[in-house]
Amino acid sequence: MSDYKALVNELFAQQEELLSRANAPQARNNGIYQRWQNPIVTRSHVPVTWRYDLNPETNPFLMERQGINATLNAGAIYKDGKYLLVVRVEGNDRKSFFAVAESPNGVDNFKFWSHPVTMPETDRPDTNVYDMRLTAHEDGYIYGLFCTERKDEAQPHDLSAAEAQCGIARTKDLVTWERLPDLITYSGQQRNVVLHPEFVDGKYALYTRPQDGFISVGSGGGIGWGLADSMENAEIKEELIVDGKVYHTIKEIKNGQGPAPIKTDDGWLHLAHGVRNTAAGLRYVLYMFMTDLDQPWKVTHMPAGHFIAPEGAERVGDVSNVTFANGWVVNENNEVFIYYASSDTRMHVATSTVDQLIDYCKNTPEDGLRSATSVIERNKLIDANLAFLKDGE
Ligand code: M1P
Repeated sequence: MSDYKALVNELFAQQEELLSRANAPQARNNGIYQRWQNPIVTRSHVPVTWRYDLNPETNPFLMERQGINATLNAGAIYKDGKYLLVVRVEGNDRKSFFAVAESPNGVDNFKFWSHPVTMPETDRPDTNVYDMRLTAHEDGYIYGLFCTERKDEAQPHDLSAAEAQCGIARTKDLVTWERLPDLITYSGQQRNVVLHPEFVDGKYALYTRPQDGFISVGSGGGIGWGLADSMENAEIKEELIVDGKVYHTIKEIKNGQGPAPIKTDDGWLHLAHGVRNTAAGLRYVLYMFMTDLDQPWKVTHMPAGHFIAPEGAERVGDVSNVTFANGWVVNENNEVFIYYASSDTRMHVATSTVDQLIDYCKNTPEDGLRSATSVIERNKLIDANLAFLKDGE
């Protein structure tokens, strides 16, 4: 065998070893969810054929011709017994695209399908697309709502001035996608828009995130809610804020709905991200809340603080100190697989159950918004524990 062929074989063998590596739960479990040891999708999971030119005549040095920078912010769906992620794959050229990775068990062995998603464009081409939220809607389609980013043409001389809007596509199989017109709202920009899985008053219901600028939400922000008559020409005339930014909380600067909410007998479970500023830059954490079963725009339970925050190696990456989730799934055993990215670089999984998450939402005290109220809550816990331990003596 030629040296070249041996090197190529080695590339495939190394990748196969990584892809078939079994994952295991971390030793520590906080009773709410279980983190798993290995990241589930990294840039090294991206197929060799997507990165290298394997022909010795056109690539004598066996260079990685089209490098991959990161695999992050994946949408998720559980379909036909398979755990499917629509991963945001970012090339070295900073452009993101979508690609489906499939696992038989939700925690390891994620393998990309043969090609990335070819997402059709509208007549206004996207510069960058990312962060897809998947919703299996009761109308029979799987919708993918994502951020479409384009240059802000109103500020031609500021090359960082961009505009974020909500792109919409739908599919039945995650292979062929029908692109629909972008969502129309009357807020300046939109990111983190998510389709609710059921009709509400016969209309499509969407969680939004109105924002004044591309990065800063300005006077906008919060998780919004609006209704649209159709998805073929989706337009939201009025946005109501379901969960706003709050001073001195984990969502002081901005927040956004994560994946589509999970329906339970007790109400809708929501996963979201909250952002606060620090001397070291923005810190992104995940938090949860519940909304009313019949009125999903009404918050019923809002546990204080973060649910998942970046930890250990998760804290470092392209954009450090970030956890971000736009995908989770429930299987037939009511097990929940929470897919989150760390520091805009790689994907992880944490597992829980519907019962645990309901318990967490219902029984974690709300944020009293002052140190004194936090001490009152903590003392309640301590006193109850001391009384309980005394009774058991
Ligand atoms: O870099 C952290 C995240 O920043 C943005 O999220 P948001 O709009 O809530 O600030 C997005 O660009 C997201 O992709 C990214 O992970």
